[in-house]
Amino acid sequence: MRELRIVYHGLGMAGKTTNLEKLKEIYTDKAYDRIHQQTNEGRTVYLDMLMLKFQTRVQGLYVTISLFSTPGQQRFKILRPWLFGNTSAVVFVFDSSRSIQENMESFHEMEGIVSKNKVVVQANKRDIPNAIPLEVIKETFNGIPVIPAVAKDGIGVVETLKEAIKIALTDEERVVRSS
Ligand SMILES: Nc1nc2c(ncn2[C@@H]2O[C@H](COP(=O)(O)OP(=O)(O)OP(=O)(O)O)[C@@H](O)[C@H]2O)c(=O)[nH]1
Ligand SMILES: [Mg+2]
Repeated sequence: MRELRIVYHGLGMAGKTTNLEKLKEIYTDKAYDRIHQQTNEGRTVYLDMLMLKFQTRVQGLYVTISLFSTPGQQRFKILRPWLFGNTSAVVFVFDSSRSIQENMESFHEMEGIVSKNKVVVQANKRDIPNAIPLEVIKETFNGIPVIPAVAKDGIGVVETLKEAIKIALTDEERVVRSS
C-alpha cells in the first residue's frame, strides 16, 4: 500500500477548502474520514483533511491519498513548515481575483520546503470578471503545470487532483528506483 499526501496551499480564500469539498462530493464512495476545524466565519483554523482511496494503474497497487489544505490566515503561518513536511505533491491554488504579487507571496512560503517539481498550480476563480489572464499565470509559473478551474462549480477540480497524483507517483517511483 502506497500512501500519498497532497497538500492544497494558497492565499486565504483562494478556494482550497472548496476543492476538498467538491472532491468529497465527486468521490463520495471513495472518500472517508474528514477533519475540518472552522472559525465562525467559515475560515479554516487548523487543517482540513480528506482521505480518498484510489486504485492506480501503477502495478495495480492500491494507493491511499490524503488531501490537506493549509490555513490561509497569517496567524497560522508558523504551522506551515510542519504541514509541508513529507508531502508527495502540493497543489498551489492561485486566486485569479488577486494580484500576481499577492499570490506569489503565498507561493514563496513554500520556498526551501517544497521543490518546484512537486507542485501543480490550479488557476482558480476563472469565472470572475477581470481574472488575471491564464497566459500571464503560465508565464509566471514557467514550467510548472497550470490547470484552469472554477472550484466552486467543480470545474478543473478532478483534473488538478489527477495532475497532483501524477507528480506524486513520479516522485515515489524516483524514491523507489534510488533506494
Ligand atoms: N467566484 C468564485 N469563487 C470561488 C471559487 N472557488 C471558491 N470560491 C469562493 O471563495 C471563498 C473562499 O473559499 P474557501 O474554499 O473557503 O477558501 P480557502 O482557501 O479554504 O480559505 P482559508 O481556509 O480561509 O484559507 C468562498 O466563498 C468560495 O465559495 C471559484 O472558482 N470562483
Ligand atoms: Mg479553508
